[in-house]
Amino acid sequence: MKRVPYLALVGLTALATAASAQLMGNGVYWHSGDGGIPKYTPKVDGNVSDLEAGGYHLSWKPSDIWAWGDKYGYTQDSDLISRRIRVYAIDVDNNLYLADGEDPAENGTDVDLTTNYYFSWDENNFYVAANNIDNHYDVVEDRTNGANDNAFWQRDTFWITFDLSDGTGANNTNNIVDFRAAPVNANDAAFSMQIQHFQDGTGTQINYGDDPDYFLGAQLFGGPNSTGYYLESSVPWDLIFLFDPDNRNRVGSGFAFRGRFIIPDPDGDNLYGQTYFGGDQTTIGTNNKWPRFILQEDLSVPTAVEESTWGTVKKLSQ
Ligand SMILES: [Ca+2]
Ligand SMILES: [Ca+2]
Ligand SMILES: [Ca+2]
Ligand SMILES: [Ca+2]
Repeated sequence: MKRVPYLALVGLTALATAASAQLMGNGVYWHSGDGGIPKYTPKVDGNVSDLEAGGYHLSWKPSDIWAWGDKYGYTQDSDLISRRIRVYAIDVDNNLYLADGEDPAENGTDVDLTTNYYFSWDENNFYVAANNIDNHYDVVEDRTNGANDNAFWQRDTFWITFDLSDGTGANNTNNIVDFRAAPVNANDAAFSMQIQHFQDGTGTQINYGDDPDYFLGAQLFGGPNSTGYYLESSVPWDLIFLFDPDNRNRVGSGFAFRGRFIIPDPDGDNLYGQTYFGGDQTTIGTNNKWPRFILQEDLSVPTAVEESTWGTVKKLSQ
């Protein structure tokens, strides 16, 4: 990336000195460990403190992208002038959107969106919680032409794409599963949870409120809080493996899968911004390079980025 537009951004958004100091990149510590997800059964009730304490922590924010981009390189020229800014580092992507009514000084900063996700597992479920910093809670889409439960991009959404083949299969068939959750309670809205299974290149998306039984007992609690929003969810492995049942029995300690994340953040407008983790807009379908997660008995020890799988990927791309 050219230095000129970056310096322009500093002037444009008046980044604090503390944030600029992170751009040197030295000693960057990967917050997200080595991909080992601990076996832990939380109480799924909307109080995320148990998963915060007992789960695997995945976190990223715009200042991380600057730091990692400076250290490992940016994958495309950035566009810092348009309302939807673009900054792509190797496996994270920041194109947060400046919405009407949003403070321009906040857009694209850690105040706009800082993600904190927590994962655990047991024999029955994959568990996820979020406690995200966000400057606008978005759960109502554009209804000019009526309600649209499919418009996930117009709401704050957790979106993981599982590759159940651990990077060995295709990116558009039975091993690929999208799971999305909005920061609401499951019964509050049809769009509260969405799942999409792929088969022979075609995805089939189901919204929770259209067919709750399809979700096989999945739970979701969520809403706004003082710093942004939270959610806590259980996702049955039987649901995740619905189109890949022959591999359901692989779930257990040592089971590895790939996962990448898209987090929409429209901030009240109809055009969405988002960040990616595990890919950017040029590599989003490259499932054999998505971050790798491994189910294990205990919580893994956080690992410096250079020693992690993702660190290896970054080195390959330098
Ligand atoms: Ca809980
Ligand atoms: Ca924004
Ligand atoms: Ca935001
Ligand atoms: Ca938002």
